[in-house]
Amino acid sequence: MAEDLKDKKALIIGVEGFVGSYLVDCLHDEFNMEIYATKLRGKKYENSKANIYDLDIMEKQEIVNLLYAIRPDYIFHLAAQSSVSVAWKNPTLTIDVNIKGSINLMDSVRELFYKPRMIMIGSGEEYGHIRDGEVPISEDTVLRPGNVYAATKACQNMLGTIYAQAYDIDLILVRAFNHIGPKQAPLFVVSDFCKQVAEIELELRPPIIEVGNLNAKRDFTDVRDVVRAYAYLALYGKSGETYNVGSGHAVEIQSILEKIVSCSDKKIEVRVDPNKIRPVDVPIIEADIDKIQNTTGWQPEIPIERTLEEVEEVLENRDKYVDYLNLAAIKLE
Ligand code: A2R
Repeated sequence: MAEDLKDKKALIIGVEGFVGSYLVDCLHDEFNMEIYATKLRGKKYENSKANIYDLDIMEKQEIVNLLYAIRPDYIFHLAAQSSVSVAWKNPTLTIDVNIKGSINLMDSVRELFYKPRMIMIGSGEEYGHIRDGEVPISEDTVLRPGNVYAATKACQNMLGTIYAQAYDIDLILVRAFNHIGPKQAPLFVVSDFCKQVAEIELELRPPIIEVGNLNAKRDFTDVRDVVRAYAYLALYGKSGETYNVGSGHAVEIQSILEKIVSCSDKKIEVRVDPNKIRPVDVPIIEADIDKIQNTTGWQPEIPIERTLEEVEEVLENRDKYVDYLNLAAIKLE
């Protein structure tokens, strides 16, 4: 199915999140697609490269109407309640959005008179409690989700696999490992460290950075590599199959912290915050990315050093910096 994406219609659902704008840039600039995208009603989002619509995936009829109006060739499903901590606090919302919302979308696609290709984004969190000998983690590893968010994404993946088989919809499933890049909300480790250092630089907090488990090793990929993987999967992925998207290399959180702290001229004390230590932390998470590489030829290209430098750029420019803090505050509301 090595069909070119040029001039094809892409519909991105959940564009106002972290990944959305990067996916717009990638599909528009690199693949010359015509971009349609949805955000939640009431959310502010503008992008000159995309036609923006309001959509709540909990409202099936809204999805149906939109699909008929746009008739997309490709649908990228990013919309989710994607915070692990919010999922603990509000499991029903997370189940509604991540499971029922995805079912609404698949049912709407199934009822169409033609077959668009859907790329549904799940998470490396689905694997959960990894055992010795299971690293790097391949797609057929047993899923043992360790939190509510992960369980909903595992369920989304299972339902997607079942729908692809039972109803012959053209659906590709992704398990994305940690992705990082400029403008990520500070709910995630890299952006959290950067935000803290930014606040220290601005003297908004004492020169103490609070951290969790620094010995954990995680697989980080630049968000721009991640969205390119989604485009490659749209082009070459096999329907009904699940693909890991990650860098294939785990990096110790300690080394990321050192790099970020070394950017500041201030003397910063590192303090372990017991609240940031997760009760069941898996020592190493590293994706096996052979499947996507062999199927699509995709390779991650941006080294973690470059990503960290770009995330840190917000530290060097006061305007950008305040902008970043504002963005983070909006996300945390
Ligand atoms: O949670 P909010 O208010 O920021 O809105 C999120 C939005 N969303 C929805 N969209 C349509 N209908 C809904 N009922 C609904 N509920 C939430 O989806 C958010 O703006 C967007 C998802 O973006 P993020 O949470 O920033 O996720 P990110 O990092 O862009 O990751 C994309 C996908 C997600 O499925 C993750 O679970 C996966 O990659 O790793």
